[in-house]
This record gives sequence, C-alpha cells and structure tokens, in this order.
Amino acid sequence: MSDIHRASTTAPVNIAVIKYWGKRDPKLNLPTNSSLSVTLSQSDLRTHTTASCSASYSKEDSLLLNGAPQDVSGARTQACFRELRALRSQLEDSDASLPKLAALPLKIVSENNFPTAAGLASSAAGFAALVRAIANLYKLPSSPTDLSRIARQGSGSACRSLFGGYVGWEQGSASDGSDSVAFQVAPASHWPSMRAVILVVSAAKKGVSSTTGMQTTVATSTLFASRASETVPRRMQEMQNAIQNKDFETFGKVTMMDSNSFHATCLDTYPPIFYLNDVSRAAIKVVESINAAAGRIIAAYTFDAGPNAVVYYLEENEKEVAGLFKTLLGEKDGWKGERGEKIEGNFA
Ligand code: 2P0
Repeated sequence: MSDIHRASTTAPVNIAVIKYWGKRDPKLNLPTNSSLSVTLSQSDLRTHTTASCSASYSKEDSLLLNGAPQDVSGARTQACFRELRALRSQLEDSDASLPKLAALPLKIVSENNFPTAAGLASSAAGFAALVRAIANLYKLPSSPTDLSRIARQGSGSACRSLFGGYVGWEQGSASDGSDSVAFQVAPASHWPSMRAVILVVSAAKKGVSSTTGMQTTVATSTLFASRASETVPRRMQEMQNAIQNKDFETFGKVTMMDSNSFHATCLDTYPPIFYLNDVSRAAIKVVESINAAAGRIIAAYTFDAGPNAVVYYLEENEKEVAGLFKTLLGEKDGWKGERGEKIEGNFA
C-alpha cells in the first residue's frame, strides 16, 4: 500500500470595495485596474480544502466540491497545478531525500460552508484554498504573495483571499504577471469593529459570467477607459487612506461610488449587463435612508456580479443598520431571497 500524503487549509471569501472588472490578459487573469477587498471572517464564509497525493490513486488528478466531482481539465485549474508542481520539482531536484510528490496524482476535496450557487465569490475562496492546500502538501516555502500570484491564475479575485483583513491587488505592468499580486493594506485587528450583513436576494447562478462580462465591457464600454485609468487609481489611494485612518465616512462613500461605477460600466456594455434587480435597488434606498436619518454615512452597500447586497457598517451602529435590515427581512417577503438566506458577517 502506497503512502498517502495530505494537507488541509481554509480560505475566506473576500468582498471588493474597489472592484476588479476587466482583463488585459485573460489567460493569466491580469487586470486592467487594481482592486481592494475586505476579507470575511473564516467562521462566516470560507472554503475548507484537503489536498492529497499518492501513487495508489488513479492516474488522473481529481477535485470534489461539496461532494460533487468537478472538471479539472480547464486552463485555470491546470495552470495552478502546473505552477505548484514546478515549484515542488525544484525542491525535489535540490534535495534528493525528498519524496517525489510532484509526479503523483492529486486528489482535492473542498467544502464551502455557504451555498456555492449564491453568487458569493465562491471562486475566490475556492482557488485560494486549493493553491494553499497543495503548497502545504508540497511543503513549499512560498509566501502569501507568491501564492497570490498562482491563485490569480485560477480566478483573479482569489489572489486577495490569501490574506486576511483589508487587501489590495496591484494590477502590475509586467506581461508575465510577476508583479500582479495581492498585498495586505491592514490586518483585521486594525479596524476590528467593521461588520457586514449580506442580503441574499437571489441564490440563482449569475446570468453573465464575470469572465465573459469583463471581456465584453473592455471591448464595448465607453465609460470603461476612464474608470480603469483615472477613477480607480484615485479611489485606491482614497480607500487605503480611509482604512489607515479608520474613516468610515470616506470608506463608505468610496465603496458605494465604486459599486455604482462598476454597475454603470456594466450597463454601458453592449449588449448591456444587468446584475442589479429591483430588490437590489430597494436595498440601496434603505441604506440611503439609514444614512439620511443618521445625518452621516454609517452604512455602505456594494454589489458584485449579481443582485446580492453586502452592507458594511461599524459595530457601534449595529442597531441602526443590521437592525433595520433584520426588521425588513422579517416583514417583507422581497427581502428574504428565494430561500430566505441572510448571512451576517464579522471580520476577524
Ligand atoms: C471583484 N468581481 O473585485 C469583482 C467585482 C465581480 C465584481 O472579481 O475571471 O471570478 O475568475 O478572474 O475573480 C469576479 O471575478 O473573475 C470578481 P475571473 P472573478 O471581486
């Protein structure tokens, strides 16, 4: 009986406050602009992954997600496997006493603790966990930055899930992607009162995939060029300053404006891409009314490539923000989503 080598890890979901939208290289997932996200606490939304390899496994690499076999032949998964195997081979070449793991078939088993189809950035946590689990299995000396470079090739936003807290992804300029990596802006402990409530408006799979949507936007939107070259670079700086200064008013305003800018660019794509629906727009109105009642910004919405709302707020405003959404969820069917899910987030 051959040995089975095994390692496990978890990776969290991240929700962007400055959105990644557009690729300058679709093969390497090199973006047309930098982005910035907040990593959710592992107790809320995360992927748990075990990677193993053994000569006793059938020849093919395999991946099980929530018990269902997945296709691993796609270019993105293959790129991650290839890069990690190459690093392991280098180690094995330099130390003949190491077991020859790079040549063995891989078996990956992943579980999400949230509905995969809910449109909640599952590919980010998924690829981040896959890459780190294999790196641990291979005992690679790679840093989170090195692993972010590999995870990016699986899914762009995955590079940000290699770090906790407040995380940037530098777009970089090198054509090989060597400088397109994630970096930590601040650990979660820097601003521990940050909270999020996630309203699952629809658990249906998104209509237009991010990859297809981005390519069509880059090709057709007239708003896209100024967003990528002027708006986002300015907001990246404003957002990093707001986080350093724990300035929620600026954090919230920039978050909402960048979500609006991203969805405006989607609408400006031809044919247009609609990710928000009537319930999403109602959520925006609720946040506006919360802020109007407070006389300042205490709640900030953001939407990814789907209708679900993520609302950021500080713990001290829990009652005014999450409390109101809870009341609405209890009273209005429209807030419950198709399956009544509502997920509250913490940051740790
Ligand atoms: C983000 N999104 O910054 C943005 C905001 C969606 C809207 O990253 O093609 O699944 O795998 O690189 O990472 C979703 O895109 O796209 C995404 P790929 P990904 O979070």
